[in-house]
Amino acid sequence: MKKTVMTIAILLASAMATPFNAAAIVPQPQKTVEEFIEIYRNSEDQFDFNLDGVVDTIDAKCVLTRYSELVVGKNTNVVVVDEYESEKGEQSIFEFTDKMREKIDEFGDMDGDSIISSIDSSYLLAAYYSDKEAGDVNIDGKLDARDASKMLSFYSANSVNIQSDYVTEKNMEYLGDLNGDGKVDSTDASYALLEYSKIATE
Ligand SMILES: [Ca+2]
Ligand SMILES: [Ca+2]
Ligand SMILES: [Ca+2]
Repeated sequence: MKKTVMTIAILLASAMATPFNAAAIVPQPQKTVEEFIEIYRNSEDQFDFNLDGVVDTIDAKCVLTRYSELVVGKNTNVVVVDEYESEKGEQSIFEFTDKMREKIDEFGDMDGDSIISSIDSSYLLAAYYSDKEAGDVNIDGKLDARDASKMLSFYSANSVNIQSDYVTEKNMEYLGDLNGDGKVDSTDASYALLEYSKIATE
């Protein structure tokens, strides 16, 4: 009993001595992207949030959908994936079930800051692209002219200051920058075509 009172007294004293510090109460990320990628590689199926058996950009979209639900405080019935949010360029719409929500609430805090947010979605995209083949920007398992053309359309949009969507930005950042100069442009596209012609003539 005495000890408890002492502890409380010490806690009170230290609380009064500590100036208000917003950083102490705002949750902070506990994991870097690199640390999360390690976890992802060892337990990828934890992050299949729409329960379709694969982890892809659509699972990142589910995290974003859950994030907006939590912000608005109201559940939505469906997840709508626009064509630019899937690297296959296909629209899809599916029921957002409680099982999906439960899985996101359990495993969706990927940066470890105790909240589900768009940062978690970006961690998942970074991990997803991290084990894909460089240059295969449409994720169909082969490097060919389709990839070069996707790089070129990204480059032309960028050169006239059209902001690309988030998934495309990450896709290009992780897979499209073949010569590693920090941008995706016609040099990367021609490099993709060169690689393709090498494979084609083998
Ligand atoms: Ca999935
Ligand atoms: Ca988080
Ligand atoms: Ca491809």
